[in-house]
Amino acid sequence: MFNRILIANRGEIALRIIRACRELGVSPVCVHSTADADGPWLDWADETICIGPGPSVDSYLRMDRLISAAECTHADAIHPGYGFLSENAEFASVCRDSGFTFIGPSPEAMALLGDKVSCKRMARKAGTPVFPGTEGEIEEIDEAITVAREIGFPVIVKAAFGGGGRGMRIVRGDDELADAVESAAQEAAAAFGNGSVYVEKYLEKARHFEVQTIGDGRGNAVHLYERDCTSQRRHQKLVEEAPAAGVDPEKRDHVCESAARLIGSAEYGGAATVEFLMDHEQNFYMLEVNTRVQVEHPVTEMITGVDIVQEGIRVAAGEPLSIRQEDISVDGHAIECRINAEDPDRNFMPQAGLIETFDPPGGPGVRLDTHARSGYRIPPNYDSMIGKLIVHAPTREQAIARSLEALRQFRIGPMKTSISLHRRLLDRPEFRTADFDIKWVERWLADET
Ligand code: MV4
Repeated sequence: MFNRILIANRGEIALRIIRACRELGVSPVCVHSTADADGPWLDWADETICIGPGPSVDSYLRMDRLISAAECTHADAIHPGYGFLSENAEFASVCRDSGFTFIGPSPEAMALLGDKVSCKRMARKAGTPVFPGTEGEIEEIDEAITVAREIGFPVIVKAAFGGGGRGMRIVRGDDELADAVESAAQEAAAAFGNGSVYVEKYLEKARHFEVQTIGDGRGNAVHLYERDCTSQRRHQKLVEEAPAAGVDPEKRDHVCESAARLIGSAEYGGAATVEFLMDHEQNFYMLEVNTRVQVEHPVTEMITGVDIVQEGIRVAAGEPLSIRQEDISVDGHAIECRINAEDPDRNFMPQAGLIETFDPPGGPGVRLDTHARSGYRIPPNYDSMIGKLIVHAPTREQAIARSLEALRQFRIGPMKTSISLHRRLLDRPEFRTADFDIKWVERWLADET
């Protein structure tokens, strides 16, 4: 096991990683920007080191400063958390070349799965279901037109290196395809430095289903079942749950096993999430693979009892997986509400400033992953997520009831948060019956005004 881990992140995930380190007997070190100098999570690190000013590009995204910080503090490994450099294969490579273990996949596995075209090719081989579409990236527009006619419109043009909906174009007829390929490629080249695009069938109404996996880096991988992340707005997830409601057990086992095969075939080490869309007949189509620990990993921890962050650290240290597939089972239901400092009534405007009131909920099956407390000043530089309320109960219905009471007892002020939105969202018939799709929150919010 490592002696010391440098945490190249901030906020609740830095605190989550500190907790995992302590239980493994590893010394946690935190980097921070000047804007985060009073970050409450820093109190729990063995050592802290400032790596630059508030803007992420000058601090949390500076590879050179992170490596220097690891050298100065005698760390032997670097944990990237999520966001920032977590999915940057160059950073994984720089860590290795500088003599530090990157806690995550090898740069090779990350690059293979991070490129959506090569990921899709590997998925086909592993028997992971994918959307019909072009075999690889588009080289000739005629090829794209032929494939689109074959699979039928609508189709979607996607950037191989895209993310968060950027570099995507929905196309409803042949006459629009050439322009869409052209503009998606241009947008992708400008945003991601690579204009490679591909075409696949576009699914109008779907649920977002994702499989948690962990690989040992030597070809072995297990899955920890799935999460449903259908309740989102503008590519920002609001509520996640595990397991996904109402999915046929055989179809579900089949897709989860296929996801674990894909991760094993990439010789992937660490936690990975294989994302799918699920149609109304419960057919699955892979979207992409996230090569990091995700924000919503706690719902999976609650239903499986597996500590995903600790397991990721163990495999990075060269230990075998501590869990066998046949020992993993699902217990009850978990729901996570992301608590964001933003005003749902004012177009989700971010709310920086001093937290004066912070009264967290508690009780059986209630978990709060947060770095916030009363007296903490939320800096304006970063993501607005200040915590996650995760609730575990025997059934989905009970998990909803438990979440609603926990949200009711959760008081944060004076700034606005997403708590009020969650109280309304969890009480909606679409959510209660899980009769929803990836556009439902946006439709609901538009209808209200
Ligand atoms: C799709 C799709 C429909 N059909 N692909 C959006 C972000 C990127 N990760 C993939 N995305 C989508 N890909 C096909 N073939 C619809 C989306 C999509 C979406 C997916 C998951 C969660 C929310 C979404 C919101 C809008 C569009």
